[in-house]
Amino acid sequence: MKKDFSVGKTDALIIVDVQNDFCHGGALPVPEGDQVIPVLNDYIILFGKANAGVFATRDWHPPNHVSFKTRGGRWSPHCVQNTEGADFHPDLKLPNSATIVSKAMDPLKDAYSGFDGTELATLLRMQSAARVFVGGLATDYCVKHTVLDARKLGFEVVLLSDAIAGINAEPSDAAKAINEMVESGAEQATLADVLDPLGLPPHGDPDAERLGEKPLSKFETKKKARMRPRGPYKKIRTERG
Ligand code: VGL
Ligand code: ZN
Repeated sequence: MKKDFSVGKTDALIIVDVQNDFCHGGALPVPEGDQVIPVLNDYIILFGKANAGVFATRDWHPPNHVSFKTRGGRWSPHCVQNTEGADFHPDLKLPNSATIVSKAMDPLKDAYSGFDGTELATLLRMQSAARVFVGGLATDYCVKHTVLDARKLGFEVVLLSDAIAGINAEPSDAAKAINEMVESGAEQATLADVLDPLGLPPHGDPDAERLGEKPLSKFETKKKARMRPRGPYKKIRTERG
């Protein structure tokens, strides 16, 4: 049986750590990290339409955090509170209604999960969220630990496979992380799976605009396309890609 990934009120979107320091040009760039942004923007629109909650976690370290090389940790200093590197990436279109969850603020404690030392679980329960859709950065660290904690806390989890990217310090780290998340009971879906119940076509064809540029206009576009005489229009469109 096909899984139902249609988004409703008891679902929530968790966007993990889409911050400048994890993107191109940042202090701890995740290879291809920026590529998750336009996809997440589409999920944001879908969740908005469904009146489902949108949460964005951010790595929010004090300058002397234990995970920094300067303190004997493994990472270059990154996502220091109130620096540009800790800002959400400017291309991420977070709605004003999104709930921001800051994490890993204890200087002495390594923390990767969005649930670790935060109110995230409480906030989700207050919104009656039973299922969380998780995407963002990085697959092998904060996404993984957030998903594993969500499962432990009793949430259903949908891992957004097309909206995650890994650090891959070891080449198979992200793949291993995905296996662990699936082992824990997380399901995997892509934008096409989530759009499908709405009758929206998947992206990937040359005519498909991102939802963000023309929010859910596909309904109208489809209708108009049916009414429009076949011929020159069609041709111009197909020649474009
Ligand atoms: C992360 C490494 C260090 C993450 C945070 O967001 O995945 N990775 N701090
Ligand atoms: Zn960190």
